[in-house]
Amino acid sequence: MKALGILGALVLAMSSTGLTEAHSSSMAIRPKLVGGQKFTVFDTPIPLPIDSSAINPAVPVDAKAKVEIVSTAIVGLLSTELKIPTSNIRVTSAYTDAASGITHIYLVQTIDGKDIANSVANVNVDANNHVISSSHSFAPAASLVSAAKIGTDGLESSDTAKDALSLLATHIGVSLTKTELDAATSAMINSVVSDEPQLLVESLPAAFAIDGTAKVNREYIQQGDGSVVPVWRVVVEQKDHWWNAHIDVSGQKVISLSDWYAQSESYFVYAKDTLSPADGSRVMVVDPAFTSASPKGWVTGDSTSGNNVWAQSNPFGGSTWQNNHRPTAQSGGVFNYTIDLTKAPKAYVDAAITQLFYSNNIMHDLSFIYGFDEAAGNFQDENYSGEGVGGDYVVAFAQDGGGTNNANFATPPDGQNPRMRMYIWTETKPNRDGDLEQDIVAHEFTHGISNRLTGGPTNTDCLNDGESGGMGEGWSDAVANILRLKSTDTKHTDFILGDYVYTKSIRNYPYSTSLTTNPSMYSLLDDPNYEEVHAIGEVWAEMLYEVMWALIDKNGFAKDIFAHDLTKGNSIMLQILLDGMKLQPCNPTFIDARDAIIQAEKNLTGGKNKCAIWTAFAKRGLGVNAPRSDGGSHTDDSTVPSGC
Ligand SMILES: *[C@@H]1O[C@H](CO)[C@@H](O)[C@H](O)[C@H]1NC(C)=O
Ligand SMILES: *[C@@H]1O[C@H](CO)[C@@H](O)[C@H](O)[C@H]1NC(C)=O
Ligand SMILES: CC(=O)N[C@H]1CO[C@H](CO)[C@@H](O)[C@@H]1O
Ligand SMILES: [Ca+2]
Ligand SMILES: [Zn+2]
Repeated sequence: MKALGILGALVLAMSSTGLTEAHSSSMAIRPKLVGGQKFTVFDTPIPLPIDSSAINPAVPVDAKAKVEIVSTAIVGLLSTELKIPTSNIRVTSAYTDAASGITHIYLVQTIDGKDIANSVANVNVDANNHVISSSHSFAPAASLVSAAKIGTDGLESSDTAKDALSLLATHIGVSLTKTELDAATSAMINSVVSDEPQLLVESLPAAFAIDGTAKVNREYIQQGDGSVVPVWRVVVEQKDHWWNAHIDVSGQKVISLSDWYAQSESYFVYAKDTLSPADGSRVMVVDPAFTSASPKGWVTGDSTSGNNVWAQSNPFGGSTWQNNHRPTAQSGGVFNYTIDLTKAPKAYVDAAITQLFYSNNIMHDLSFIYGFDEAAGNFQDENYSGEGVGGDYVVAFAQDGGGTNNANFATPPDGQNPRMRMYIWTETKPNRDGDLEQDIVAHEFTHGISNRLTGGPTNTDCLNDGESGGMGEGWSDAVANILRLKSTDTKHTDFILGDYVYTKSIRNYPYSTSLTTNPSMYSLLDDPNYEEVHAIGEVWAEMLYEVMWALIDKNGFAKDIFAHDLTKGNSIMLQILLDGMKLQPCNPTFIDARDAIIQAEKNLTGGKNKCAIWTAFAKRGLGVNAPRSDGGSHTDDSTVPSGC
């Protein structure tokens, strides 16, 4: 039937020597298998050789029985395809996902019933019992035969177990003396995850094991060249670590090491309260992720890629990103790269990518806290709440070669990755990099927020023309303005978007509560020069600037917008902007969007700020009698509701 087995095109090329992949962001190490582990998705799913009628989904056989039948068939297939006895394959877990109907089977290779820790496989089977994808890192059959075998007395040899503990202590830099090891006792216990017995070593010093214990058992591990060696597996918990190590006692080395604790992340960046290089210096921020928004941190692995965003360079302006350049963290998860602003931006591309990664994650977490979460269709690879569609982290291109003096953001529906492109700005010599100016990134990210929230997560065609398209630009400026507020700002402070990269305003006027500095009124939309989205957006953002200051003057200022203190003006502002987007119809007019904001405020505070908001809108001509007029005549009206 199949030229391509269920393992697809995966080759087990075993050519070179035992490489070890060092993960610089932590002390973790793991053998880099030359055969690799490639995930294969089958365009034509492969039917399993089982009697499907026995597990017809229409017949309510118990789900466990189905999983067992399917798992057995998978073990058989793997055995045939890889020429490995079925006795060398163990199913570690298997379940059918209730929503998708897909059965996920996870397996490990074994020798005499003991696991080869890093020789694993997973196979996904659809509801009709067809294999839809699979992957494996199994060792070649010959390696199983040639491996030195663990004797039956292996576990009882607590002396070599103690040697393993000693090797681990040295590796992680913790003192563990021979006297301390001699004082330790050991006892056999049963493992919770397999039938394999374990040795529990007790009375260890607290510096090495926080509860005085380490669990050890015998396993095998596959080395980089595909050969298999017996090891001691050691699990030991410390204050900030929970190590899972595989140690080759005869070879005197730690072969693999992982830490079940989340890694630390640090970034040397213009922090969120620093708008650009013109506004302050870079600082080291440590573990900046907000737990509620990014419970597992920002980084997955050791480069600028994670659950919310993947940031990379893109010198030729292409649209693929997986293999583009991303900086790798230094030891301890530290992203720290030099910037020399007297040089062209490409000289500091790693710092720029790091900054872009940081700023996008800041926008992810901020907008999450204010309700652009998984259910609302935000941008995440994995949606921890189980709501919304995942698989759609932001693909952010730093120093994108596709353009200059601009930036853009494309928002497909929920479940598909948006794209952010940041260009180099050529107004100055040397050129400047938009990645380093937070309001440009915030502006672009907010396009994603407004497009996903207006009209629901699966419709991103609700802000694409007329007034609605212009307001899309306006919200982006407005959120950038909220993010850059400092406690020293007052309603007399004017904001200029893009002042670092462009050295002057990229808009017609600064954002200002002065009608002289910024004369934008609703009626300006009738000006033939105001048909373009950014011009329309500028009028909308100016109205929102008035609303923002009205709310801050009435409610005070939250120094930390991330604290989500909804008694404070700037926090109320951001909240009602996002809530208003959720409320408003597809292709809203200025009037619709204003009304949605007023309804959102009513829902949030019971209408405490109703008059302040109306007064701010009315100041710019969007009073209660302003006509709804998408494309027609926009007459200014300064009326506020009676009672205000
Ligand atoms: C960042 O790296 C530089 C070397 O490139 C080093 O001198 C500096 O101390 C590092 N900064 C921090 C905060 O670790
Ligand atoms: C109303 O406010 C509550 C919390 O105050 C919020 O959960 C809800 O989403 C809001 N509803 C609307 C329609 O804005
Ligand atoms: C990747 C993805 O979409 N993950 C899940 C997000 O949450 C929904 C609801 O539970 C799941 O159906 C998705 O599989
Ligand atoms: Ca999503
Ligand atoms: Zn824009």
